[in-house]
Amino acid sequence: MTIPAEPFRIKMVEPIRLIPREEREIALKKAGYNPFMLKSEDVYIDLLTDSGTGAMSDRQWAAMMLGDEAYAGSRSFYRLKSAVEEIFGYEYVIPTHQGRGAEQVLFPHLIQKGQYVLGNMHFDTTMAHIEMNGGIPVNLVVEEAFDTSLDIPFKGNFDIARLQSFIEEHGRENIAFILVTITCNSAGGQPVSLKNIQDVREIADHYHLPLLLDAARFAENAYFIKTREPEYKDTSIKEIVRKVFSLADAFTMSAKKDAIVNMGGMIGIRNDRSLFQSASSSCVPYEGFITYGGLSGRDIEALAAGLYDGIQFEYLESRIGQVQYLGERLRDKGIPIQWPVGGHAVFVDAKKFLPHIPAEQFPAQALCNELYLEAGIRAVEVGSLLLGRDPQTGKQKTADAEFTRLTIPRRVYTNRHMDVVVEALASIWERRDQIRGVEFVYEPEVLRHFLCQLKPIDN
Ligand code: PM9
Repeated sequence: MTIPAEPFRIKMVEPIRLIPREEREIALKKAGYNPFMLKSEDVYIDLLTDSGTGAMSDRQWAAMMLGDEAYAGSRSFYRLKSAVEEIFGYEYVIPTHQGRGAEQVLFPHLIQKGQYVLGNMHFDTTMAHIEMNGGIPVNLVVEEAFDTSLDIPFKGNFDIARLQSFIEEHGRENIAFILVTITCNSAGGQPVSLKNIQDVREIADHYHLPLLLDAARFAENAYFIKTREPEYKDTSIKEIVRKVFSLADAFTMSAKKDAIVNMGGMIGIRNDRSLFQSASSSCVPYEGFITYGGLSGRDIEALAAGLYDGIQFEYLESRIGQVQYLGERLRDKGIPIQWPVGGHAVFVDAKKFLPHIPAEQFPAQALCNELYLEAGIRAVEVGSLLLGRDPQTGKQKTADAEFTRLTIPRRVYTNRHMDVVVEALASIWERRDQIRGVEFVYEPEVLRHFLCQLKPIDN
C-alpha cells in the first residue's frame, strides 16, 4: 500500500528525550515493572494508548475559545447536540467526562443483576462496569480473531451463530443488551463489517433486545467498511457512519479516540425518551448537569469540532496508513503480529514472540517491559494480565491472545518514530529466548493492570 503524506503540517512541537539505559532500568524498577506507573518524561515514544493523546487541529483549538462556560444550557452543548444529530442521527446526547463515565451513567438503567451482556469483545472498563452492575459480560467474537496470521478483513465481527445459540440457551429475559464494540479493541483494533452489524440487528429485533454501540473508534471502523467491504467502496465515511448508527438504539463513546480530544465522552440515545430521562437523572450526581457532564464548555467545543475532523477520509487514510506502515515493517522482520493490521495499533502476538513464557507469567507484559528497557518505548499489555481473575472463583483467567499493543496516538508521531519502534523490536526478537516472565508483588482487585506492581521471575 502506498501511504499518502499527512494531510496536515505541524504548527507546534513538544520535545521528547531518550534517557540513558541505566536510568530506564531504575525507572522501570520504581514503576513496579508496570509501564502505567512510569513518569511520561522518562518515556521516549509513548505507545501506551491512543486515548486522549492525539494532537488537536487548529480548528479544534480555535473552537475552544468559543467555549460557553454556563452551568446549564451552554451554546457549546447545543453545538455538540447539533453535531450528534447531523453525524449520527440521534435525538439525545449526554456529555460525560470520558467513555467510562458514559458506561457508569447508562448501564445501571439497562442491566438487572445476573443478566448477561453480549459483546463481540468488551473492553476492560466496559467489562468492569457490567460486573459492577451485577451483569455478566460475554464475548462472542468470531474465533478467527485469535488466529493472528489468518488474513480475513473483519476479525472484529460477532459470531452470529454463537450469539443466537447463546440467547436460545440462556433465555431472552436473561440478556440485558447486545453491545457491538467498533472497532474491536481487544481483538486488535479489528473492524466489524456493516453486514455483521445488520445481522446482529436482526437478532436483536427477533428477541426484542436493545442494541448498543461502544463507539470509541467509530470513524476508523467506517474507514475499514469503505475500504474492505466492496459494497461500500463508493459510499462516503459520513454516510457509512450514519448507516451504522441507524442500526443501534444507543451508544457510549470515549471521545478521546476518534473525536481526537484530550478529554471527553458521551452517551447517545436514538429516540428512547424514557431511557434518556433515566440516564439524565444519573448524570447529575455522577458527572454534573446534563449539558456539561463533567466537561468544560471549551472541551465540548473541541469535541464537536473533533467529530467532524475525525470523519475526513484523507485524515483516516493517513492515520490508518501509519498503523499499516508500522505493521508491515514489523512483519517484514518476521515479528508475529495480528494480521491484517487494525485501526489504532499494531498488536504483537506475544504468545508467538515468547512461547517459553506461560500465560500466568504474562508474556505480553514482559515484552512491554523489554521494549521500554531497549528503547524507551512504552507499550501496553492486552492479555491475561488485563483479563484478570474470575470474580466467582478468583482463578486467573487465560486470555485467548496475549498481545503487546503498540498504540499510535493520532497526528502525533512521524513514520521515523515508527522505524525506531521496528528497530527496537527487531533487536529484542534476536534475543527473545532470554526474556523472563513477571509475577505479582501487589495485585489490586479491580482493573488490576493499571496499578499492579510486578517483578521479573528468577530463573
Ligand atoms: N480505551 C485504550 O487505551 C483507554 C484506557 S486503557 C489505557 O484502549 C473502548 C473500546 C475503549 C475504551 C478505552 C473505553 C473507555 C471504552 N471502550 O478511557 O473511559 O477502548 O475514555 O473509555 C483505552 P475511557
